[in-house]
Amino acid sequence: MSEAEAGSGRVAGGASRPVGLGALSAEQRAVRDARERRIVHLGLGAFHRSHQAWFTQHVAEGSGGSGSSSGSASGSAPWGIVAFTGRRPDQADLLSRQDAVYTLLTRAADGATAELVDAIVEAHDGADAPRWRAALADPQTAVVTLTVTEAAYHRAPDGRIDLDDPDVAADAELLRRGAPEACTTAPGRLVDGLRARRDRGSGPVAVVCCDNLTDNGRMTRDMVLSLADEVDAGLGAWILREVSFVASMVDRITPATTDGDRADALALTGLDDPAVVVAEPFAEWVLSGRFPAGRPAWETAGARFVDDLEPYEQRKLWLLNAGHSLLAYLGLHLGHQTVDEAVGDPRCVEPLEQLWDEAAAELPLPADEIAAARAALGERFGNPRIRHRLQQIASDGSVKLPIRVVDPLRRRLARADGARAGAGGVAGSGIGPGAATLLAAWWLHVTGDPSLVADPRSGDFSADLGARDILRLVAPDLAGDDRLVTAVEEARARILRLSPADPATSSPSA
Ligand code: CS2
Repeated sequence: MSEAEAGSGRVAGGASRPVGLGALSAEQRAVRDARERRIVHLGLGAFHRSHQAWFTQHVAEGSGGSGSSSGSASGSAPWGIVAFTGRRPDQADLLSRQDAVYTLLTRAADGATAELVDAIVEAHDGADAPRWRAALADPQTAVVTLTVTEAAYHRAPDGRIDLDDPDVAADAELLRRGAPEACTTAPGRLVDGLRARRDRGSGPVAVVCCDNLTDNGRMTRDMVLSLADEVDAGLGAWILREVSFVASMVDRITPATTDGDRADALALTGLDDPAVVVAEPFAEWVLSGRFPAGRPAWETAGARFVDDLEPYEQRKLWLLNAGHSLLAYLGLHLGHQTVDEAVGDPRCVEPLEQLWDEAAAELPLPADEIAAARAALGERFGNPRIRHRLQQIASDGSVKLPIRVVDPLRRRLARADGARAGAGGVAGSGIGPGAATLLAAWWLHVTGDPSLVADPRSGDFSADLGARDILRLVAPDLAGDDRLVTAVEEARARILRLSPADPATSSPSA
C-alpha cells in the first residue's frame, strides 16, 4: 500500500490530513471495496493489526482465497476482516472513525517505513452480542482468528475450562439461559457465536488461535468444547463435526505505540493517524490444520502451512518468549526500561545465553537452524528503534512461565533422571542456571512493588512468598523438588548481589 520511507522524500501529501478511506488511492479504494467479509477476528489490538491483518493485506493481488467447503471457488476477491475488540472497546471506536484504515510504522534498526493497512473492513466492540453472533453465523464467514492473550482461555489444571473462575461461571450461566447479553470471556463468546452459526445452519468454519500457547489449536478446542458441554447438550457434537481448530505460531514484535511513533508516522505519510501501530520488520506465521470453508492465500504473503507445528512453536516459545520474560524481570530489577537496553547489559545477556543453551538442548531442530534463530533474536532484541517496554512483557507471568520455561525445564529434568538411571542424557541435576535465573527474577518481580505487577494470580502474591511457593504457582509438579528449590534460591541471591548501578558487577551465574 502507500509506502513512505524515512529520508526518501516520498511523503504522501504535505499538510496533515486524516487517515481513512480518503487517504487511499483510487486503486487502493477499489481493492478495499472488493474485500469480502470472510474473516472474523476476536481481540482487536496492536498485535492483530501488525500481524494477521498485515498478512491478509499482503496476500498477492488476484489470489484472493481458496474456495468454500462446497468446493465452489470464491473468486479472486481479496478477503476482509470484521474485527471485534476483546477488552478495549475504545479501539473499535477509534478505528471506526477512520474507516478502520490505519498506519503500520515498521521500524528497522536503520530507519522506518510507513504503510496504510485496510484489510480490516469493520471494527466493533466484542460486547455487541447481536453483531458478534451475526458475524459468526454469516455463511460467508470462513475463518475466525483469535488474539486474546494467554490468560484469556481460562484453562484449569485438568485441561478443561476453569468453571470456578467467576467470569467463566457467569458466562456459562448466560449461555445456559440463552440470555441476550454478551459473554465477557473469549471461550464464552466463541461458544455463543458458534451456537448462532449452528442455529443458522451456516456450515463449517476454521477457528485459528494466534496466542503464544503450546498446542494452541487443541487447547482452544478443549476450552470451547468443555464450555459447550456445560451449556448446550448437542452443541459439542456439532462443533466437533463442523469446526476445525487450527494451531498457529505467530511472531512479530509489536511494542505499545507512543506519541513519538505517531509523530514519526505523520512525518512519513502526511496523514494524522491516532491509531498507528508499530512493529519490527520481521514477521512469521506458521499454521497447521484444516480450513473447511477456505482461507486467504496467506502463503503468498510469507505464511507457511505445515503438518507438524510443534518444533516451530517450541522454537518461538522457548527462545523468543522465554528470552523476553527473562529480560523483562531481570532487566526491570536492574533498572532497565526496554528490551534493547536490557540486552545491552552483560548481566542480562549471560543468563539469556544460558537459558537459550538449555532450551536449545530440548529443541527437535537442527543445530544450525537453532543457531540462526538465536542470532536473529540477538539482532531483533537489540533493535534500538523498537522501544519495547519490559513492563509490557512482564504482565501475566503466572500464565506465561509454565509455557515458556517450565515445559523445557521439565524435559531437561526428565533427561537428567534418565542419565542417573544410566539411560544417557543431561549430566547433573538437570537444573540449568538460565531457567533458575528466570524463575528467581519472576519471584523478585511478584514479591516487589505490587503497583508494577499485572497478573491474573496477583491475589496469590505477597512479599513473603518463598521459592517453593513460587514453584507451586507455575510448576506445581516440581515444587517438591528440593534441588530446584535450592537452585532458585541461589539464583535469587545472585541477582540480589548485582548492583543496578554497576553493570561491571559479577554476572548472575558467577
Ligand atoms: C512478548 C510477546 O509480551 C510478551 O510476553 O514476549 O508479546 C512477543 O513480543 C511476541 O510473541 C513476539 O512475536
